Order: sequence, then C-alpha cells, then structure tokens
Amino acid sequence: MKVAVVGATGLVGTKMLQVLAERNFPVTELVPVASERSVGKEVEFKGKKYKIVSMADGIAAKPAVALFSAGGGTSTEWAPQFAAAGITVVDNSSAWRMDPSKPLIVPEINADILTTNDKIIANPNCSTIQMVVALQPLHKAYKIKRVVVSTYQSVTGTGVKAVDQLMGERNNASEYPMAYKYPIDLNVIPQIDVFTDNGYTKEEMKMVNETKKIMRDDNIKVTATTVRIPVMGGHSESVNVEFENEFELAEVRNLLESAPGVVVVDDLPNQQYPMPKDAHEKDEVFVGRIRRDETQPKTLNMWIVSDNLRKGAATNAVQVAEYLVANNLI
Ligand code: A2P
Ligand code: 11C
Repeated sequence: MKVAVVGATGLVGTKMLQVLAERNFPVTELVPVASERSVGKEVEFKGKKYKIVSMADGIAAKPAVALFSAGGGTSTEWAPQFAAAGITVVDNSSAWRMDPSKPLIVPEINADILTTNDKIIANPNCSTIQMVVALQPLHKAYKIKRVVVSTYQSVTGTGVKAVDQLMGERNNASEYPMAYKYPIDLNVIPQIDVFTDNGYTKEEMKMVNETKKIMRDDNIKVTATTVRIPVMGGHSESVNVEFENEFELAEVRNLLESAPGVVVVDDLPNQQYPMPKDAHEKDEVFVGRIRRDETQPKTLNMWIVSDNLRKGAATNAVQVAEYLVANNLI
C-alpha cells in the first residue's frame, strides 16, 4: 500500500515513520511530504531513502492513505484536497476533531463507527487519548459522572523548539530558541496553548470536549488543568473520577489489567508506579496509584502516563490505518 506521511520532518511525522516500520504496516511505497523548505531532502524508511515531495505532488502520487501531522493550518487547507482525490486522511492536528461530520478515533474505543465514506479521520489530542484509554473500561462498568484531571506534560508536545529550549537552558548554551514565554528548566508552566474566554486554555478544553465525543457520552463532565513540566518521554495525569455506581478496587484493577492498550503498574511495597522515563518509546498507557478518594463515595484516584508522541499521536494514527486495512475500509 502506498502511504504518505505529511509533515514527515517533524517530531510526530518522524515518529510516524518509525512506528509504521516497527509495526510492519504494509507500506509498498512511502510518500514523505513536508513544506517547500524540505522538498528534495531525503528521509530514511526501512533502510531505503525517499525524497520529500510537496503537498501537490503528494496528492499526485495517489497514496491510499495519508497520515497528517503538519499543523492545523496545513490540514485545514490540504486534507480536503487529499480526500477529494480519494485518499483517506488520518489527521493528527486539531483542525477537524470537533467537526460533527468527522470521526474522532481512538481504536480501542470507537473505531467501530468508521466507514468507507470517512475520508478525513481525526486523531485526538495526546493528553485526551491516554486518559480515555484508561477511562473507557471503567465507564462501561460504573458509568462516569465527573472527571477532574491535572496534567504534567512533556515538552515534546510542543515540538522540537521546546526540546531545544529545555536542553539549551540545562546546558547553559549561549543560544537557544524560546518556545515558551518563560524558562522551562527548573520550572512548571500552568499554561498549554492559548487561553479561551472562560479562563481555561485550549488544551484544557480539548480534554473536556474530545472526551465526550470519543466516549460517545455528552453527560461526562470533565474539568482540566494542563501544565507543562521540564520532562521528555511522556505526559502524566492525575485523574479523579466520580462514578454513578459503586466499585470494588480489586475489580477496577482487573478491568484495567484486561483493557486493550493498558498496563497497570501499581506495586506500592516495591514503589512501582508509572513514570514518563519508563513510558518513553512504549505504545501502551500505564496506570498506577489506583486508590479510593476517601473524601467522597464512588470516587477513584489514579495516575496515567503515556508517551505522547507514540500513543498520543503517531501510534494512534497508525492503529487507525491498521483498522482501516483490517476492515477493508481503504
Ligand atoms: P518542514 O520541516 O519542511 O517545515 P513540528 O510540529 O515538529 O515542527 O513539524 C511540523 C511538520 O509540518 C514538519 O514536517 C514541517 O515541514 C511540516 N509543515 C509545516 N508547514 C507546512 C506546510 N505549509 N506545508 C507542508 N508541510 C508543512
Ligand atoms: C501538547 N497536547 O502537549 C499538546 C500537543 O492538539 O494535537 C498536541 C496539540 C494537538 O502541547
């Protein structure tokens, strides 16, 4: 199958190439696409070099599927043009996520809604993906009423400029880019993306709105505080969940242990819990610190960690493409 990766030089695009190769996605020919700045440069895929082409040439190459991670503006302009040419787009930007006519997919949860008519499929935000993968089996069992989440997000979510800022600060480099308004090393920034009129950030509102759409339940209340920390390797989340129904902790643990894409790491005597440095380069969502909220009935606390560039972006997009292939939808 001919596969295009749009944004093939970016942090997520590079990870998409890596994940496509690792998971042995049936790529017969790769079409790497990036901005005009990169056209003619080469990327390597499975030991072979491929020349980067322009958006227009990416369409002309007629891939069956195009994985997009080149920013919202690029997706808004180009995804419909790829789709019009019969190419199925899996888009990692926020451009189409809340469009009611476009599916927003986490394969473990709602890939069953996909049809051959879906030519633009949205990949959710990284912090949303890892949370819903862990919430879904519990929602099925106990029905979620309300979620209170605080995030601790890796600088890789911002892109290469933020990684350069963190390492530049840490190494006392004479020059480095400022991806954030403030220093990030030895600091914590309680702002991810821009503020909206209600005092929340866009990142926080993504967690509120995308969760309802993916889990197909507008009654789930979510309130979020999203925070950038000087970490690479993954996003972490402290999640407080109130259920409609009573639960047993042992059953919660069993449900999570048998949920697709979830690994429970929760061994207190041995001080085992999920951490971003362990989640790095893994495809799973790691859950630990599972305990009752003792201040309120039917309420649970847990800690969720995942590699934001993998399950939070590239792996989820490749899993969507795998589902399309396995179900003859492309
Ligand atoms: P390029 O490297 O040519 O600028 P990141 O989010 O890590 O910065 O990556 C963004 C990706 O999106 C890069 O591959 C970048 O390509 C690509 N990109 C940015 N703007 C455009 C555009 N207007 N058309 C196509 N690709 C773009
Ligand atoms: C971050 N979650 O960590 C963001 C990055 O809507 O796909 C991904 C933004 C998005 O900064």
